Amino acid sequence: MGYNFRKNLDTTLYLVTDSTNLEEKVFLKKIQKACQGGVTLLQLREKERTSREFLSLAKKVMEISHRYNIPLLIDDRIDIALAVNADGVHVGQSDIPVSIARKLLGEDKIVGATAKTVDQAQEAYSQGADYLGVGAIYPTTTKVITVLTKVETLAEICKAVPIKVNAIGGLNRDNISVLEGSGIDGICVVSAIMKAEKPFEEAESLREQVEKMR
Ligand code: TZP
Ligand code: MG
Repeated sequence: MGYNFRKNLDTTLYLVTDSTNLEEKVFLKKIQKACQGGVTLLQLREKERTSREFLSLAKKVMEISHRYNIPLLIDDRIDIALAVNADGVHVGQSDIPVSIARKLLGEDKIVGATAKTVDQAQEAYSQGADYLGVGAIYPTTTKVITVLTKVETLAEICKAVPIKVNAIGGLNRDNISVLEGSGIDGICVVSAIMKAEKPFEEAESLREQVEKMR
């Protein structure tokens, strides 16, 4: 048995990728820099790729993240996660339910879920989720169907479930202080790092801020 990422789950700085408009080489380099800078968890999120492309990219991204001992989760696609033996999946409210994802992946893999209400949070927890992504806290420029979640709701979710809770949506260095006192374990970011000119420095600074704030 290898290192158990599930038992040692660290959601402090969770990078969700977006390869839109990025050459593969540039995309992979950004991820590598962010991993070196302080990302603790990585999710490959690909909405516009064929399965074959997704699979190929997942292998490359996992090769990078594992060099830095960072688990790789796959957004939505349990088949891709199983095919590359990724460290887990993230499922949204319209995706395969957490309980089924858990059954398919087994007890050693990480299953994360999106929750926007306390009810959804409790349901995901009871089905076996390891962490929750809650948001969008701020409007986002990343392609996603979502509504805004109040920091108040986020704080209620943190109190309601014993698993890790991350905030997501429009978060960056200038606005994450709004999360202070909410009880979060970490933040999820896409553009703050994917659109940064210096992903290493961005990751380093975000990680530091989250650690201070928690
Ligand atoms: N789910 C809720 S908001 C969001 C997802 C996937 C996108 C967050 O992206 P960004 O660029 O950090 O706002
Ligand atoms: Mg999804």
